[in-house]
Amino acid sequence: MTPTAAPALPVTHELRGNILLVTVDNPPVNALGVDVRRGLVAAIDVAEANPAVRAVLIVGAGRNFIAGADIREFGKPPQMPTLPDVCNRLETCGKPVVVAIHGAALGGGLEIALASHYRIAVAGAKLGLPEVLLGLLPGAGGTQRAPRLIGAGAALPLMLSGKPIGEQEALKIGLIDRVGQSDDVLAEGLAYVQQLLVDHAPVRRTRDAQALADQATSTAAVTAARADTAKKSRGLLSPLKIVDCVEAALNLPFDEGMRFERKQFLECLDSPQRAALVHAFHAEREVQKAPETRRAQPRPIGSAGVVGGGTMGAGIAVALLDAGLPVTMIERDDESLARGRAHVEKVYDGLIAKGRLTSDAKAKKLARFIGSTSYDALADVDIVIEAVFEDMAVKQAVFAELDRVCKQGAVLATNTSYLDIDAIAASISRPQDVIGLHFFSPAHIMKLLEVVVPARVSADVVATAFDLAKKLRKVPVRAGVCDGFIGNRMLAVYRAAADHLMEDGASPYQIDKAVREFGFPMGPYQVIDLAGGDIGWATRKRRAATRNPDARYVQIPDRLCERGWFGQKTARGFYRYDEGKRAGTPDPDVEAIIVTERERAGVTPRTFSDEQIVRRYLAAMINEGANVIHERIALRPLDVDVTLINGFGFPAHRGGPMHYADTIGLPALLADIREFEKQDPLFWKPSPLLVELVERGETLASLNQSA
Ligand code: 3H9
Repeated sequence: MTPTAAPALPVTHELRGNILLVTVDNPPVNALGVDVRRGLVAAIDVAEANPAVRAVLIVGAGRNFIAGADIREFGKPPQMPTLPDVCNRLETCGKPVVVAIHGAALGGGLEIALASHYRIAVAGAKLGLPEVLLGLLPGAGGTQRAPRLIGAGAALPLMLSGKPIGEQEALKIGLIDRVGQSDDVLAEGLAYVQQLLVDHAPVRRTRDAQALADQATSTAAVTAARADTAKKSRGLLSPLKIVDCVEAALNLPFDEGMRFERKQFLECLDSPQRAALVHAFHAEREVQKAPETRRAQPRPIGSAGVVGGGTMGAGIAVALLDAGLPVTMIERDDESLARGRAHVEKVYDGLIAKGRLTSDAKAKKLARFIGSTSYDALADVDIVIEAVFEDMAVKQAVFAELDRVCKQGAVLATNTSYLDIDAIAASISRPQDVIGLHFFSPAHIMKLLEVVVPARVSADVVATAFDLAKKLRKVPVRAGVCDGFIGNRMLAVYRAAADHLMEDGASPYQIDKAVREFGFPMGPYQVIDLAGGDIGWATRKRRAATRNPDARYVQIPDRLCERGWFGQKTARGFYRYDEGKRAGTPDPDVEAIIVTERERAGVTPRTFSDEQIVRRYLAAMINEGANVIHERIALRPLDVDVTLINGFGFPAHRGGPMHYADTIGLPALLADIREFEKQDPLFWKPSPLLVELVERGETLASLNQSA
């Protein structure tokens, strides 16, 4: 028999003098899976049973302390002990329990820390309660212990924003007791415990902490948080429950508060929102692992060029500068270059005005920015991103220049939104270096980056794009070449569905409201008004000649544009905008135009409920998403979900359109589409992928494993 190595224990303990050193070692992030929970309880049992142990020190192996509960266990049958049990066991230990934190102490990881008696962190620590981002609440006593330790006013934002704080901030608000002098977490932790022992520091339980004692202040914090959360939480379940739990901490004895928290936590755990948000979390990590990244090494990127200094080019330049790269911007003349530079500066000046950047930091960033009117300035850069006017001839002229000046091996990227990148690549001598990097406006803010992979590009260029995305802190999604790639191709279809609804009888205001109530931050007509109706108008005019004459075409948006109503920038669009206001009001003139257009098109208006509007809007989105997957433009349904969530405002708590489609059920969805097809067979042609999946009785999720 061949001997097999025993699996490594995720929690080990050893005596260091009179301290029991407990190490959580559960790669990649020390999540609190069942074996870790069991290991922690066993370690405390050992500490209590062994008279040689005077205190316990808990540390994490690798890059983090503990990143939280094991997300993969959610939705599966519970295994004992639960995390609240583990935390209670730590807290009731008769000997001092100390944690030494480095890297992430998130969610259940921070709850372990809160249940321990003393806390030290070293530089670079990230302490937070991000459960809300997964549709949950801190469910291992976090909602009861954090307010008792640091007060409701400090605990609520930590839990409601989900944003982690650093060690200095944590020290300031009393979340930890000490910051280590060095970044050697083990040495710092051991030294701290030794000091505590010398000082005869007693066991100190957070359940007895008194930060909620000032009833008036705590109640005011809860009331304010409830009002704010009700306004902002847009259909999310867990934020208001977090406020309820903190109120319980204020009003109930600890053990009762814990029972209340458990009940709320389990309700969140069972909710479709939690399933959707956890899907979105995993999907965002899966998209990073494109096939090319597994078989090729990225080329090194130490400098970048941007061609074009318009809004997009400047935004891309800012994203590159923020990632620490030197950037060379090319424009056709000095005036355009000055405008490009001004666009870049404007972004930084905006941040300075908001107190988010210092003038000094701006100067440092701009020191890495060079402008030139000569392509020759790009001779040495490792990557060029072209962001000029959307016209094939113009783009090909730019690429001819890049082909002429750029060094061998430079990555040549286009930011086109819909042009054929294969044709751009074919026009130069090095198609293997050409790739699409489709940023979304504003490019320095929007998370999504479509990495558009043309037929002849080499794998290491694709790997380079994914590597660059990581540096830029973007979420890259691999897309194939087609008109609009993943996101804009789908957008064109679901916007058309909205236009059909509008012409058939729904007002743009009702459509926007219904879409917002589903969870999008804005409705489609608000988005058009924000971006400028003239942009879509120009595209429609350009494509008029090639449009299928049999396809339904709603002319209402054109009627508005013909009047110069382009949206916010002209104070009129689908809405009217009072001076200086970004929120519009419905416009009776627009409604009158819609009435006239319905008559012209021979449409007898019908009424639609909000639910009917959302059903059609999403059916159009999902059907086109399925086409995009069927044609391999997107690798899997999850790639579509990540695209729509990160670039198009799809509510993450619905998991993206393809995840959502599974929750409503593909047979019901297909039945809807077939019903709509009776009115407009060209537009509502069911995607072959949906038909296939329904025939096989399968879900879209079943395709997520197969890229
Ligand atoms: C909770 O704690 C509930 C409790 O209050 C109550 C319970 C009763 N579990 O992000 P990365 C995986 S809720 C399992 O690329 P980074 C991740 O999927 C939890 N797996 O690394 C990926 O796997 P793969 C509250 C997890 O260095 C790998 O680790 N905690 C978990 O950029 C690397 O991840 C959170 O919400 C997990 N908890 O960032 C924290 N976390 O290699 C969520 C990560 O197969 N995590 N993985 O693709 C994070 O924010 C980041 O992962 C972290 C590291 C900052 C830790």
